Amino acid sequence: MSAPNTEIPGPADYPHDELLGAYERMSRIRAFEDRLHIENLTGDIPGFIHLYAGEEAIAVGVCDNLRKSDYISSTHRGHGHCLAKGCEVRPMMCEIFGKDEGLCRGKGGSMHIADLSVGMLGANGIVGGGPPLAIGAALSAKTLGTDGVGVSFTGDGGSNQGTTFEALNMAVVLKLPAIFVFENNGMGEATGAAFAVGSHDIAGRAASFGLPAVKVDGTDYFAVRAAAKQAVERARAGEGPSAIEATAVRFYGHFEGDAGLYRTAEQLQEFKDTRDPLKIFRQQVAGIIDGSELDAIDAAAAADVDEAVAYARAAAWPDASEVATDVYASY
Ligand SMILES: Cc1ncc(C[n+]2csc(CCOP(=O)(O)OP(=O)(O)O)c2C)c(N)n1
Repeated sequence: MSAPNTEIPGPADYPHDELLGAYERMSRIRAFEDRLHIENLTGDIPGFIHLYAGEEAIAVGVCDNLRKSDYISSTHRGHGHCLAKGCEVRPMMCEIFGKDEGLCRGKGGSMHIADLSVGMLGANGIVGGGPPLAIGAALSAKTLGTDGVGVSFTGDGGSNQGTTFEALNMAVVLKLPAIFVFENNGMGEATGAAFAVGSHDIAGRAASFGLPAVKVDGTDYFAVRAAAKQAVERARAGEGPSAIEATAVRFYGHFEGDAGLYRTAEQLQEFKDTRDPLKIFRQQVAGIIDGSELDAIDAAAAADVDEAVAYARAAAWPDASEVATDVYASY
Protein backbone atom coordinates (compact mmCIF):
# COMPACT_ATOMS: atom_id res chain seq x y z
CA MET A 1 0.00 0.00 0.00
CA SER A 2 1.50 3.33 -0.95
CA ALA A 3 1.69 6.05 1.68
CA PRO A 4 -1.17 8.55 1.74
CA ASN A 5 -0.45 11.81 -0.04
CA THR A 6 0.69 14.18 2.68
CA GLU A 7 0.51 17.28 0.51
CA ILE A 8 -3.22 17.46 0.14
CA PRO A 9 -4.67 20.61 -1.42
CA GLY A 10 -6.77 22.34 1.24
CA PRO A 11 -9.65 24.82 1.11
CA ALA A 12 -7.36 27.71 0.17
CA ASP A 13 -6.35 25.86 -3.00
CA TYR A 14 -9.87 25.72 -4.45
CA PRO A 15 -11.95 28.56 -5.93
CA HIS A 16 -14.74 29.84 -3.69
CA ASP A 17 -17.44 28.56 -6.06
CA GLU A 18 -16.00 25.07 -6.07
CA LEU A 19 -16.01 24.95 -2.28
CA LEU A 20 -19.62 26.07 -2.20
CA GLY A 21 -20.49 23.50 -4.86
CA ALA A 22 -18.87 20.69 -2.88
CA TYR A 23 -20.75 21.66 0.27
CA GLU A 24 -23.98 22.03 -1.71
CA ARG A 25 -23.67 18.48 -3.05
CA MET A 26 -22.92 17.04 0.41
CA SER A 27 -25.74 19.06 1.96
CA ARG A 28 -28.19 17.83 -0.70
CA ILE A 29 -27.33 14.21 0.12
CA ARG A 30 -27.74 14.84 3.86
CA ALA A 31 -31.11 16.59 3.38
CA PHE A 32 -32.28 13.80 1.08
CA GLU A 33 -31.35 11.05 3.52
CA ASP A 34 -32.58 12.81 6.66
CA ARG A 35 -35.92 13.36 4.97
CA LEU A 36 -36.21 9.77 3.74
CA HIS A 37 -35.59 8.59 7.30
CA ILE A 38 -38.82 10.38 8.23
CA GLU A 39 -40.79 9.63 5.06
CA ASN A 40 -40.10 5.92 5.41
CA LEU A 41 -41.95 5.87 8.73
CA THR A 42 -45.18 6.66 6.89
CA GLY A 43 -45.05 3.27 5.16
CA ASP A 44 -45.46 4.88 1.75
CA ILE A 45 -42.05 3.89 0.40
CA PRO A 46 -42.06 0.43 -1.16
CA GLY A 47 -39.09 -1.84 -0.40
CA PHE A 48 -35.98 -1.34 1.68
CA ILE A 49 -33.95 1.84 1.89
CA HIS A 50 -30.37 2.16 3.11
CA LEU A 51 -29.22 5.66 3.99
CA TYR A 52 -25.84 7.20 3.15
CA ALA A 53 -25.72 10.00 5.78
CA GLY A 54 -22.23 10.22 7.29
CA GLU A 55 -20.49 9.09 4.11
CA GLU A 56 -21.18 12.15 1.93
CA ALA A 57 -17.55 13.25 1.56
CA ILE A 58 -16.69 9.96 -0.17
CA ALA A 59 -19.23 10.15 -2.99
CA VAL A 60 -18.78 13.88 -3.51
CA GLY A 61 -14.98 13.87 -3.11
CA VAL A 62 -14.69 11.15 -5.75
CA CYS A 63 -17.35 12.36 -8.20
CA ASP A 64 -16.04 15.95 -8.13
CA ASN A 65 -13.12 14.56 -10.18
CA LEU A 66 -15.36 12.91 -12.77
CA ARG A 67 -16.96 14.00 -16.00
CA LYS A 68 -20.59 13.37 -16.84
CA SER A 69 -19.39 10.82 -19.43
CA ASP A 70 -17.46 8.77 -16.85
CA TYR A 71 -19.30 5.86 -15.26
CA ILE A 72 -19.87 4.82 -11.67
CA SER A 73 -21.36 1.68 -10.20
CA SER A 74 -22.92 1.76 -6.79
CA THR A 75 -24.28 -0.34 -3.94
CA HIS A 76 -27.53 -0.91 -2.06
CA ARG A 77 -26.62 2.36 -0.24
CA GLY A 78 -26.73 4.29 -3.48
CA HIS A 79 -28.57 7.61 -3.03
CA GLY A 80 -25.39 9.55 -2.27
CA HIS A 81 -23.59 8.15 -5.29
CA CYS A 82 -26.54 9.02 -7.54
CA LEU A 83 -26.77 12.60 -6.31
CA ALA A 84 -23.00 13.13 -6.41
CA LYS A 85 -22.86 11.92 -10.03
CA GLY A 86 -25.61 14.30 -11.06
CA CYS A 87 -28.98 12.54 -10.77
CA GLU A 88 -31.75 15.05 -10.12
CA VAL A 89 -33.52 15.10 -6.77
CA ARG A 90 -37.10 15.05 -8.04
CA PRO A 91 -36.90 12.02 -10.42
CA MET A 92 -34.88 10.18 -7.78
CA MET A 93 -37.58 10.82 -5.20
CA CYS A 94 -40.25 9.70 -7.68
CA GLU A 95 -38.28 6.50 -8.24
CA ILE A 96 -38.03 5.80 -4.53
CA PHE A 97 -41.80 6.31 -4.18
CA GLY A 98 -42.36 3.96 -7.15
CA LYS A 99 -43.86 6.61 -9.43
CA ASP A 100 -43.95 6.74 -13.23
CA GLU A 101 -41.74 9.84 -13.41
CA GLY A 102 -38.98 8.05 -11.52
CA LEU A 103 -35.60 7.59 -13.15
CA CYS A 104 -36.49 3.94 -13.86
CA ARG A 105 -40.21 4.62 -14.28
CA GLY A 106 -40.76 3.48 -10.70
CA LYS A 107 -39.62 -0.09 -11.28
CA GLY A 108 -36.17 0.14 -9.71
CA GLY A 109 -36.82 1.80 -6.40
CA SER A 110 -34.10 2.84 -4.00
CA MET A 111 -31.82 -0.12 -4.65
CA HIS A 112 -31.84 0.03 -8.44
CA ILE A 113 -31.74 3.72 -9.31
CA ALA A 114 -29.86 4.15 -12.56
CA ASP A 115 -29.41 7.13 -14.87
CA LEU A 116 -27.18 6.41 -17.83
CA SER A 117 -27.50 10.02 -19.01
CA VAL A 118 -25.20 11.07 -16.14
CA GLY A 119 -23.04 7.93 -16.07
CA MET A 120 -24.80 6.32 -13.11
CA LEU A 121 -24.85 2.59 -13.92
CA GLY A 122 -27.05 1.74 -11.02
CA ALA A 123 -27.47 1.17 -7.33
CA ASN A 124 -27.21 -2.57 -6.79
CA GLY A 125 -28.90 -5.03 -4.46
CA ILE A 126 -26.09 -7.53 -5.03
CA VAL A 127 -23.20 -6.91 -2.63
CA GLY A 128 -20.08 -7.00 -4.81
CA GLY A 129 -22.16 -6.53 -7.96
CA GLY A 130 -20.68 -3.12 -8.74
CA PRO A 131 -16.98 -3.77 -9.41
CA PRO A 132 -17.56 -6.02 -12.46
CA LEU A 133 -19.88 -3.36 -13.93
CA ALA A 134 -17.32 -0.60 -13.39
CA ILE A 135 -14.54 -2.54 -15.07
CA GLY A 136 -16.91 -3.24 -17.97
CA ALA A 137 -17.32 0.50 -18.35
CA ALA A 138 -13.56 0.94 -18.03
CA LEU A 139 -12.93 -1.73 -20.68
CA SER A 140 -15.33 -0.03 -23.06
CA ALA A 141 -13.62 3.34 -22.45
CA LYS A 142 -10.23 1.79 -23.14
CA THR A 143 -11.44 -0.05 -26.23
CA LEU A 144 -13.14 3.02 -27.66
CA GLY A 145 -10.24 5.29 -26.68
CA THR A 146 -12.48 7.80 -24.93
CA ASP A 147 -10.18 8.46 -21.92
CA GLY A 148 -13.22 7.85 -19.70
CA VAL A 149 -13.01 6.04 -16.38
CA GLY A 150 -15.15 3.50 -14.53
CA VAL A 151 -15.46 3.85 -10.76
CA SER A 152 -16.98 1.33 -8.38
CA PHE A 153 -18.16 2.18 -4.89
CA THR A 154 -18.10 -0.91 -2.66
CA GLY A 155 -18.54 -1.40 1.09
CA ASP A 156 -16.15 -3.14 3.46
CA GLY A 157 -18.50 -6.13 3.30
CA GLY A 158 -18.49 -6.03 -0.50
CA SER A 159 -14.70 -5.87 -0.46
CA ASN A 160 -14.72 -9.54 0.61
CA GLN A 161 -16.77 -10.76 -2.37
CA GLY A 162 -15.27 -12.95 -5.07
CA THR A 163 -16.70 -10.67 -7.75
CA THR A 164 -14.63 -7.84 -6.28
CA PHE A 165 -11.43 -9.91 -6.34
CA GLU A 166 -12.06 -10.95 -9.94
CA ALA A 167 -12.68 -7.36 -10.96
CA LEU A 168 -9.51 -6.15 -9.20
CA ASN A 169 -7.47 -8.83 -10.94
CA MET A 170 -8.97 -8.25 -14.36
CA ALA A 171 -8.51 -4.48 -14.08
CA VAL A 172 -4.80 -5.02 -13.39
CA VAL A 173 -4.31 -7.65 -16.10
CA LEU A 174 -6.07 -5.53 -18.74
CA LYS A 175 -4.64 -2.25 -17.36
CA LEU A 176 -8.08 -0.70 -17.26
CA PRO A 177 -8.98 2.90 -16.37
CA ALA A 178 -10.83 1.68 -13.28
CA ILE A 179 -10.99 3.00 -9.73
CA PHE A 180 -12.13 0.87 -6.83
CA VAL A 181 -13.47 2.96 -3.97
CA PHE A 182 -13.96 0.97 -0.79
CA GLU A 183 -16.27 2.70 1.66
CA ASN A 184 -15.21 1.28 4.99
CA ASN A 185 -17.92 2.28 7.45
CA GLY A 186 -16.81 -0.48 9.80
CA MET A 187 -19.96 -2.58 9.43
CA GLY A 188 -21.55 -5.02 7.00
CA GLU A 189 -25.14 -5.12 8.28
CA ALA A 190 -24.41 -5.93 11.97
CA THR A 191 -21.02 -7.59 11.40
CA GLY A 192 -17.91 -5.57 12.15
CA ALA A 193 -15.29 -5.17 9.43
CA ALA A 194 -12.71 -6.00 12.11
CA PHE A 195 -14.23 -9.48 12.16
CA ALA A 196 -15.18 -9.97 8.52
CA VAL A 197 -12.22 -8.43 6.67
CA GLY A 198 -9.53 -11.08 7.13
CA SER A 199 -6.52 -8.82 6.62
CA HIS A 200 -8.11 -5.90 8.55
CA ASP A 201 -6.66 -3.82 5.73
CA ILE A 202 -8.77 -3.33 2.61
CA ALA A 203 -6.30 -1.03 0.83
CA GLY A 204 -3.39 -3.37 1.56
CA ARG A 205 -5.30 -6.35 0.28
CA ALA A 206 -6.27 -4.44 -2.88
CA ALA A 207 -2.62 -3.46 -3.39
CA SER A 208 -1.69 -7.14 -3.37
CA PHE A 209 -3.52 -7.46 -6.68
CA GLY A 210 -0.86 -5.19 -8.17
CA LEU A 211 -2.36 -1.72 -8.19
CA PRO A 212 -1.69 1.43 -6.14
CA ALA A 213 -4.01 1.66 -3.17
CA VAL A 214 -4.31 4.30 -0.46
CA LYS A 215 -6.31 4.66 2.71
CA VAL A 216 -7.91 8.02 3.44
CA ASP A 217 -10.20 9.58 6.01
CA GLY A 218 -13.53 9.42 4.21
CA THR A 219 -15.01 12.13 6.40
CA ASP A 220 -12.50 14.62 4.95
CA TYR A 221 -13.69 15.89 1.56
CA PHE A 222 -10.26 17.27 0.71
CA ALA A 223 -8.47 14.00 1.46
CA VAL A 224 -10.91 12.00 -0.66
CA ARG A 225 -10.86 14.50 -3.47
CA ALA A 226 -7.05 14.48 -3.63
CA ALA A 227 -6.77 10.68 -3.56
CA ALA A 228 -9.40 10.33 -6.26
CA LYS A 229 -7.74 13.01 -8.37
CA GLN A 230 -4.52 11.00 -8.47
CA ALA A 231 -6.41 7.83 -9.33
CA VAL A 232 -8.44 9.51 -12.08
CA GLU A 233 -5.36 11.15 -13.61
CA ARG A 234 -3.57 7.82 -13.60
CA ALA A 235 -6.54 6.11 -15.25
CA ARG A 236 -6.96 8.78 -17.93
CA ALA A 237 -3.23 8.65 -18.69
CA GLY A 238 -3.54 4.94 -19.52
CA GLU A 239 -1.56 3.84 -16.45
CA GLY A 240 -4.23 1.48 -15.14
CA PRO A 241 -6.41 1.00 -12.08
CA SER A 242 -6.13 2.24 -8.49
CA ALA A 243 -7.94 1.61 -5.24
CA ILE A 244 -8.96 3.92 -2.40
CA GLU A 245 -10.16 2.79 1.02
CA ALA A 246 -12.12 5.60 2.65
CA THR A 247 -13.19 5.28 6.28
CA ALA A 248 -16.39 6.83 7.60
CA VAL A 249 -19.40 6.09 9.80
CA ARG A 250 -22.98 5.56 8.70
CA PHE A 251 -25.31 7.63 10.84
CA TYR A 252 -28.44 5.50 10.41
CA GLY A 253 -29.03 1.77 10.72
CA HIS A 254 -27.97 -0.70 8.06
CA PHE A 255 -31.47 -0.33 6.59
CA GLU A 256 -34.38 1.77 7.78
CA GLY A 257 -35.96 -0.40 10.45
CA ASP A 258 -32.66 -1.77 11.78
CA ALA A 259 -32.71 -1.55 15.57
CA GLY A 260 -28.94 -0.95 15.53
CA LEU A 261 -28.24 -2.90 18.70
CA TYR A 262 -24.57 -3.30 17.76
CA ARG A 263 -23.72 0.24 18.89
CA THR A 264 -24.89 2.40 21.74
CA ALA A 265 -26.68 5.73 21.47
CA GLU A 266 -23.62 7.34 23.10
CA GLN A 267 -21.25 5.88 20.51
CA LEU A 268 -23.48 7.06 17.70
CA GLN A 269 -23.69 10.55 19.18
CA GLU A 270 -19.92 10.69 19.48
CA PHE A 271 -19.61 9.72 15.81
CA LYS A 272 -22.05 12.47 14.88
CA ASP A 273 -20.09 14.98 16.95
CA THR A 274 -16.64 14.04 15.67
CA ARG A 275 -17.01 12.31 12.30
CA ASP A 276 -19.65 14.31 10.48
CA PRO A 277 -18.22 15.22 7.05
CA LEU A 278 -20.38 18.35 6.77
CA LYS A 279 -19.30 19.66 10.17
CA ILE A 280 -15.69 18.83 9.34
CA PHE A 281 -15.96 20.69 6.04
CA ARG A 282 -17.42 23.71 7.83
CA GLN A 283 -14.45 23.71 10.22
CA GLN A 284 -12.00 23.37 7.35
CA VAL A 285 -13.40 26.33 5.40
CA ALA A 286 -13.91 28.59 8.42
CA GLY A 287 -12.21 31.91 7.67
CA ILE A 288 -12.70 31.40 3.93
CA ILE A 289 -16.46 30.95 3.73
CA ASP A 290 -18.97 32.63 5.95
CA GLY A 291 -21.11 30.15 7.92
CA SER A 292 -24.24 32.00 6.80
CA GLU A 293 -23.49 31.06 3.17
CA LEU A 294 -23.39 27.41 4.20
CA ASP A 295 -26.58 27.81 6.24
CA ALA A 296 -28.30 29.17 3.13
CA ILE A 297 -27.12 26.12 1.16
CA ASP A 298 -28.55 23.80 3.83
CA ALA A 299 -31.88 25.64 3.73
CA ALA A 300 -32.04 25.48 -0.08
CA ALA A 301 -31.23 21.74 -0.05
CA ALA A 302 -33.98 21.09 2.48
CA ALA A 303 -36.45 23.13 0.40
CA ASP A 304 -35.55 21.18 -2.77
CA VAL A 305 -36.12 17.91 -0.96
CA ASP A 306 -39.44 19.20 0.45
CA GLU A 307 -40.58 20.05 -3.03
CA ALA A 308 -39.44 16.69 -4.41
CA VAL A 309 -41.30 14.74 -1.70
CA ALA A 310 -44.52 16.66 -2.31
CA TYR A 311 -44.13 16.17 -6.05
CA ALA A 312 -43.39 12.45 -5.76
CA ARG A 313 -46.30 11.86 -3.41
CA ALA A 314 -48.71 13.50 -5.84
CA ALA A 315 -47.20 11.91 -8.97
CA ALA A 316 -48.88 9.17 -10.98
CA TRP A 317 -48.18 5.47 -10.58
CA PRO A 318 -46.96 3.60 -13.65
CA ASP A 319 -49.85 2.30 -15.71
CA ALA A 320 -50.66 -1.35 -15.05
CA SER A 321 -50.31 -2.08 -18.76
CA GLU A 322 -46.58 -1.29 -18.44
CA VAL A 323 -45.84 -3.86 -15.80
CA ALA A 324 -43.50 -5.87 -18.05
CA THR A 325 -42.03 -2.93 -20.00
CA ASP A 326 -38.27 -2.44 -19.49
CA VAL A 327 -38.19 -5.51 -17.27
CA TYR A 328 -37.12 -8.17 -19.77
CA ALA A 329 -34.28 -7.48 -22.18
CA SER A 330 -34.76 -8.44 -25.80
CA TYR A 331 -31.93 -8.67 -28.30
C1 LIG B 1 -24.40 -11.19 -2.75
C2 LIG B 1 -25.13 -10.67 -1.52
N1 LIG B 1 -24.89 -11.21 -0.33
C3 LIG B 1 -25.54 -10.74 0.77
C4 LIG B 1 -26.44 -9.71 0.65
C5 LIG B 1 -27.17 -9.17 1.89
N2 LIG B 1 -26.58 -7.87 2.25
C6 LIG B 1 -27.14 -6.72 1.88
S1 LIG B 1 -26.27 -5.40 2.38
C7 LIG B 1 -25.14 -6.36 3.17
C8 LIG B 1 -23.99 -5.75 3.91
C9 LIG B 1 -23.07 -5.02 3.01
O1 LIG B 1 -22.09 -4.39 3.78
P1 LIG B 1 -21.07 -3.39 3.12
O2 LIG B 1 -20.62 -3.93 1.80
O3 LIG B 1 -20.02 -3.10 4.12
O4 LIG B 1 -21.92 -2.10 2.80
P2 LIG B 1 -22.66 -1.10 3.81
O5 LIG B 1 -24.02 -1.66 4.05
O6 LIG B 1 -21.85 -1.02 5.05
O7 LIG B 1 -22.72 0.19 3.08
C10 LIG B 1 -25.44 -7.70 3.00
C11 LIG B 1 -24.66 -8.81 3.55
C12 LIG B 1 -26.67 -9.19 -0.64
N3 LIG B 1 -27.52 -8.17 -0.83
N4 LIG B 1 -25.98 -9.65 -1.71
